Amino acid sequence: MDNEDVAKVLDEIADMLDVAGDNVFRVRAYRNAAQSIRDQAVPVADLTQEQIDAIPGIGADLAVKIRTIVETGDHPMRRELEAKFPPQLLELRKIPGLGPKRLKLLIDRLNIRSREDLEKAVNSARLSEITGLGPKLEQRIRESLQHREAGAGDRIRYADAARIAAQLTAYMRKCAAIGNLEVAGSFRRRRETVGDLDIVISAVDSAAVMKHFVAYNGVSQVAESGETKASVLLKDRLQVDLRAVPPKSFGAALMYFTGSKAHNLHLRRIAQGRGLLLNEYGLFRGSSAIAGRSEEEIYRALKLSLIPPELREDRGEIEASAAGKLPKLIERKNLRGDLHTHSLYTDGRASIEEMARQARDNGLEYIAITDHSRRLAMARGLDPDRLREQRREIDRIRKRLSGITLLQGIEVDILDDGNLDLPADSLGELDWVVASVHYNLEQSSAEMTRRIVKAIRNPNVDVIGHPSDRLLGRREPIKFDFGEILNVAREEGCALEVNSQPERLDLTDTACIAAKRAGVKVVISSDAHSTRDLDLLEYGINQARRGWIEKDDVLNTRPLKNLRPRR
Ligand code: DGT
Ligand code: CA
Ligand code: CA
Ligand code: ZN
Repeated sequence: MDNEDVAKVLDEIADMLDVAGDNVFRVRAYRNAAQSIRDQAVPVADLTQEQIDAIPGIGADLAVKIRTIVETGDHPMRRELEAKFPPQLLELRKIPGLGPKRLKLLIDRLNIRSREDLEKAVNSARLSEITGLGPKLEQRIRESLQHREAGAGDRIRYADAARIAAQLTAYMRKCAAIGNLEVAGSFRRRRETVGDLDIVISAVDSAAVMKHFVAYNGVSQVAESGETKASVLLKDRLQVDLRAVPPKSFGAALMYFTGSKAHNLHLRRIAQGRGLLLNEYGLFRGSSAIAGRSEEEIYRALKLSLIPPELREDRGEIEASAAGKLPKLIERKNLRGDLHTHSLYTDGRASIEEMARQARDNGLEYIAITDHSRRLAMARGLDPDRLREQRREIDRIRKRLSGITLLQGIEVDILDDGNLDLPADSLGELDWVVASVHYNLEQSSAEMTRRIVKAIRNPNVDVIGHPSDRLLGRREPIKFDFGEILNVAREEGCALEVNSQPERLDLTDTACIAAKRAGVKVVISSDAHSTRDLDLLEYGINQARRGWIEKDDVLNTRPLKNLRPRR
């Protein structure tokens, strides 16, 4: 079991306790423990009970439970709770508006046990009869149930897919018969969510590879297993399709299964225009293959340069490739700093110094600590006094810290009317200001546009944090006039953030394309709440690459002295 597996069990227990109406502190203890485990650099499976007990946020009682989870893969308490609150029931929590309290009401008052039950109740308008629910919520639930029917919502986040793919591919590479192996599909294109994994391999003895594949202990169901093709469902509820091809076709198969479909169809038309046939076996003139072993060879034969998978969406990348005008996409190593991170001063889980040292060890030249402002009371947001106190600590740390420049910033709340949650003189003293919308997300597009435009016009603001506020699969983006935001941002020299949190990835890929076209700079930030989170930058990079972003489009590729063109 890796740390994520252990954390998942604890999270599930927390979810079920929560829905059961258990003590909030107990629920929080399980959630915090799950988070602490995710933050560990070493596998908890390698730790003794005493060592687990010593992890901050984990008490003796939980340490015992964690050992049980590590040893048995599960915990009796989780199984007991699951009998009362089956996964079908907990699934309902993903529906926007259905938090644990409301779900508890539905269970107690309407005996709802599944999605079908909920649909029935919604369709017969029984929710609106219950105090605390009402017709507005009922309508919202009805809409999101329909939305899910249309096939949305079952995709998994890239970061989760990456973890699952890493374990599976490590296992697959142990098979002696395997030659090349690549995870293709939307995963290779680094889409923010993936529907399933498509693995392409080349092998001399493909039957042996297939046998090895379906024997993977993460498999829960084998849907299909043939000589060259197999399809399984993993316990993580992700489907995996495996294709085996001979080495001379590997590039063609990789290209075909990387997609996107639109990109493939466009390439095939180009091939046809040259009297060629392109398919998953190769590029053919008549019956003779002229390319197929590598993607590069195929693109070259079509008079194209190799197109990075992130761009393969038929959004102009084929034309750009033909004209020799493909962008040189941003890479992680181009980033010199991280400009959105949290510390123990608010809702972070590491000290300022720990964050700074980790950022330095990750190769960054500067890091801004941008804790929340006072409006976020839940996160113990900073008022001017605590901000000054933090400044003094940062100054002390700077004296003993070498190899990285530590900046004091803030993630200041944008209030309903577009004013900021801290006075101008407080903001003026800071090295970096992120301004974000965190509440009252239901405003009309006109109101929200006015609100954000006003923040952009504020000369203290360097960047707008997670601009759309969407949470993948959980919360729709806020409504605003993006064209207007881009115009004002360019005028004012204010940047927009690409937030790297796996459920934010905000700006989106297409929003990045629009920002670049409008001449608005972006900042790629981790929004780290722990030292481990500093690694999330990788996901922001993925999103930016899908958005055609190059080094010069990104402010935090600059040396510190050129960082704030506005000042
Ligand atoms: P996903 O799994 O929904 O996140 O998205 P993809 O892009 O991974 O789609 P998937 O798994 O259905 O198929 C993998 C790739 O196979 C896809 O990107 C392109 C290729 N492919 C699938 N169906 C077709 C097709 O009908 N025509 C062509 N040209 N390519 C296809
Ligand atoms: Ca796929
Ligand atoms: Ca597939
Ligand atoms: Zn935020």
